Amino acid sequence: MGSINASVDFRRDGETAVVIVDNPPVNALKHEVRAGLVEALRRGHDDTAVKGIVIACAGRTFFAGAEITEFGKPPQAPSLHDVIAAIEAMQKPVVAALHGTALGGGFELALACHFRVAASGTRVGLPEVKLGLLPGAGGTQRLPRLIGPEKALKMIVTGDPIGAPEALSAGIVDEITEGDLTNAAISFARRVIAEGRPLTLVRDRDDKLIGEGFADAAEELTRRLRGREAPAACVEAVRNAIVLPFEEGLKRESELFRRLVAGDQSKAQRHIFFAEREAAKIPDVPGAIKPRPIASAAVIGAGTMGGGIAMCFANAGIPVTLVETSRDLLRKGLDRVTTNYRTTVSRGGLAADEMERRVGLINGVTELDAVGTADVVVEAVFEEMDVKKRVFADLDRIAKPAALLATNTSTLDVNEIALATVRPQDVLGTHFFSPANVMRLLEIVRGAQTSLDALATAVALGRRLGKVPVTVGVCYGFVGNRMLARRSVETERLLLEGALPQEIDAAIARFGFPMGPCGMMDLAGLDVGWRIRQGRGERAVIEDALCEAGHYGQKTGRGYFRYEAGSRTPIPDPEVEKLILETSSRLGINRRPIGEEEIVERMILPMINEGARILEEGIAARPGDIDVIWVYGYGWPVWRGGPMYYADQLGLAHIRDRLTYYADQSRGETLRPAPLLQRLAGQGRGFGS
Ligand code: 3H9
Repeated sequence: MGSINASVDFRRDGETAVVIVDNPPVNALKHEVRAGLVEALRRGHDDTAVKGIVIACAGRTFFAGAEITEFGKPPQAPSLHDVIAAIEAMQKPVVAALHGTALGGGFELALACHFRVAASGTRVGLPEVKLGLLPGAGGTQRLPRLIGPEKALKMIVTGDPIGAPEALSAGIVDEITEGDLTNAAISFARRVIAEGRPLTLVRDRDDKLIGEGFADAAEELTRRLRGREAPAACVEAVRNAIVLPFEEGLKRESELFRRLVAGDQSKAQRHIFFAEREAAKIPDVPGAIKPRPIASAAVIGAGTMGGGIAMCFANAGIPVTLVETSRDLLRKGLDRVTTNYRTTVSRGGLAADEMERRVGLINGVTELDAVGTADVVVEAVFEEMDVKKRVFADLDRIAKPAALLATNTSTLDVNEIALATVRPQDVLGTHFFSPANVMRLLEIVRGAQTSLDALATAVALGRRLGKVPVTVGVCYGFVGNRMLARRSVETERLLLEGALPQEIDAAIARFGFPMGPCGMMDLAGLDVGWRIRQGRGERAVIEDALCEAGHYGQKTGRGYFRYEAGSRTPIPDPEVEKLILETSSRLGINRRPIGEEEIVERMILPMINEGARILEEGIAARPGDIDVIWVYGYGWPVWRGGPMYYADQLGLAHIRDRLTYYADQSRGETLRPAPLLQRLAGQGRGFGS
């Protein structure tokens, strides 16, 4: 309990007033915090014995931003702007003491202080764009004045935070301390007072406001972000910092913020923010269940997937044993890992010594017995049931008791694999997405006998690896690929009925996906699905015909599209067009022009329908889990909030009617609205309400 209110404490340390905010878990700037800060600043102002003020936070971080749950509710004074105005009105030095993640409104508050002292591991940033917003508490006006518009624009449009050393060299923080942060900030304030240093506010500086290079930087940063409102607003606001007086720029920033916060895109992105965190909580796993400690890992199989997974462990500082069957395959796998790291280093994404450290954490071996000491073993061998079962039978013998045993699979029955051991309670699936070291989604497949603590361990481990873990049940394709399969079926039908690959992909790209289904298949390799279909006795007429003609996708320079050597740009291919037209004609289908609206509906609505079945079967626990899977694993535009959220915006009754219409056109019974969809639509409800 603080001396001002439950969240804010005010005390004196000699001539310095120390304001400590404690609002766990991340010190969001909720109303009580803002009110307490204004009161603390008033006391600091009125007390003539106070010569300087330090603002610090208790717990794991300095303010991580505005309280997101307050958005969309009636504003409560004092606002964050009021707090900032009170800081800037102080005639005594105000020093922000930063630690943890000083983000969004929290960082903006710090920018209004006269000085900033940071603990060594601090990260600072303006991630508002990731919530479909722009910094709305002066960040777009103060940061360009502090570090120049170009650097500021990069931080604001990407939303990515920077570390304390970079912040120091950019002039964002004035001092980094390894010792006690509050004491360091108090000493800093005393020095400022003793030296009589001038109290220049960031808002009054204009020496860095040079617009040169700004337009190019803006173009470069926003080129791939079409369809999203927030990045464009960020650019506009930072441009205003260059061309408008401070107060006017601030006013425009507030207007833009108000527009975005009330808009559909930010609402969708805030939904994803909370759904992502919710996904880490499994409804029937009590919070009291503690994850098992994980100090070491093993990955079996050094192919593309296994190598990528080993990198995930190394990136998180966890030593990992990587097992292959032969020296030659192991060497190839380790070389691939090193090459991947080198590429990151050459692009400036990783320091060379850090790369060495990470590579040093990966120990390549050819004896399976070496996994015996690992706390978690991830099997990433061929996607074949018999091979996997053999590995698990061996693991049962070798792995230490209570080791987490994970199979990396995208299709296989985890229950069957678990039964190859006498400890099915320790077995679960981890469906990493390719490239495993880059993609954030991790589907954790819960087997019928997976224990609650094994599950809690996998989720905690997933988060430690920097992934977005979502727990799913056992079924063919789990959540993501099962829904994707519906889209693939419709792609094939659209092609047969009259659409061309470039039309389908253009429609889906305009919807907001980074690439369309045909381009995606070309990237993944058409032969992969072809082999799976052959094994399952299934057919996809056009895709099979393409494979038979040697069109495997980018790897052969031809798939649904043509690719010039060394290029990933899809070029419409007249031969493919001919093949499609001939196939339609052979099947007696009268081709017709298909409009963009129909293409989008027939791609998206069947996926939503499958999502409804997945929910009803309990394969996903919540509609938000499905949304998170699609945003993080399949490029669903985050500003549309995921398929189930999007469905609620469209209205389930509308979706039911459109699906019924397409099913009636005899395009397949799988298009009939799922029972859950029917029921909710009938009740006038959505998936999330
Ligand atoms: C802003 O500042 C607007 C201003 O420009 C203008 C204003 C006028 N509010 O992520 P975690 C909750 S916009 C409310 O698991 P971590 C979160 O839901 C804001 N709640 O922890 C979770 O709750 P629960 C700009 C928040 O250690 C719990 O805290 N700032 C907020 O992995 C723990 O979160 C941002 O966008 C919030 N601002 O990561 C930063 N933040 O336990 C958003 C978190 O019930 N936050 N929660 O599930 C983050 O990026 C991460 O939470 C952080 C910690 C890196 C801080």
